[in-house]
Amino acid sequence: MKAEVIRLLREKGSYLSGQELSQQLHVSRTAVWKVINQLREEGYAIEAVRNRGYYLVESADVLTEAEIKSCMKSQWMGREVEFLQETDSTNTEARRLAEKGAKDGTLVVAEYQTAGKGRRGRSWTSPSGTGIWMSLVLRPGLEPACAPMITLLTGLAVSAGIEDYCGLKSQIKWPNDLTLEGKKICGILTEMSADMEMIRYVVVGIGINVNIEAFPEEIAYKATSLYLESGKKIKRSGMIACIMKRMEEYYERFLDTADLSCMRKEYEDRLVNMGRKVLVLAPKGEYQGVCLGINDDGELLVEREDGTVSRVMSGEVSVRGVYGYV
Ligand code: BTX
Repeated sequence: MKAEVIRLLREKGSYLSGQELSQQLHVSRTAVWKVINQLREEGYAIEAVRNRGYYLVESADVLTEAEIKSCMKSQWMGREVEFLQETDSTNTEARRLAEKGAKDGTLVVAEYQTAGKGRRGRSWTSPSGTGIWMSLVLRPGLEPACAPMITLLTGLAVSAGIEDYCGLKSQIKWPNDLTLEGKKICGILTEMSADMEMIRYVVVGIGINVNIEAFPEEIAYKATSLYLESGKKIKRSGMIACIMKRMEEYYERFLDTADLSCMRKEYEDRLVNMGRKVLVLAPKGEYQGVCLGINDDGELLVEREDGTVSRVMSGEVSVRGVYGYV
């Protein structure tokens, strides 16, 4: 009911009487009043004026299950939400839920991660109250080789969702980062549980530096936040909802063909590596080349100095700019 109260107040945009709220929600006015008080305790500014009702002053960047649900615009992606004030890693929590049978599209969001994970055992800095740290449980019913493509479509969906919400145009650093002005604002970590022939589930973790004001010294040179780049503080719940809407759209398109053919152009439009020199750090040695884009399977196409084109699969390599992070 909390999510509904927030949604109704937000939709009204002015005063909504306790009676109207109680009628629409089929509960008593006392029940409405109790929910309003709970919301105020959680940080919402709700004005109450006699004979007029309640008015929600949109300002605070509150993150709760009800707040996230009240913003959601997608049909099924992110409609089941588990919100935690603190967890080790939302990816680990999502895996625990997936093992217990969580539905396709279940979203885990945490205010703070004590052990945020990056790829290959690296850690992800996840301070409290200023980032979006979330993971989705997906059950695509495809073969395991398709999983890396989910990382790519997620990058595209997150970049588009951020742009929809606040107009900032981030770029994709293949395969799993988003950048603004050459610095990392988002990382994506895809983990999978599969049999030989079929994915059981995929957990796709998304970390976005939203309102972070400063980074630890070790990463300050390559990390930035939406706030640092735009000078504006951003309400995270609305951004999560925009990302889920885009995620649903791109994921459904991907399931239709089981490849990225129908979003390749959009992907390449946002690809920071496009047309640039890249350094491929493969297990068998490193080489340089020029990035030509991706193929339908999401492999990076790199033209080497001898004119041959290598297909780079995510997972086995890192790609850097020749002169730095991008
Ligand atoms: P990655 O291995 O590509 O990047 C990790 C590296 O990025 C770190 O070694 C560090 O140098 C740098 N780094 C760490 N924290 C940040 C940060 N906040 N901003 C920018 N750079 C940073 C990228 O892995 C995948 C990260 C996924 C994070 C999400 S958060 C929600 C979900 N839960 C979880 O545990 N991980 C995912």
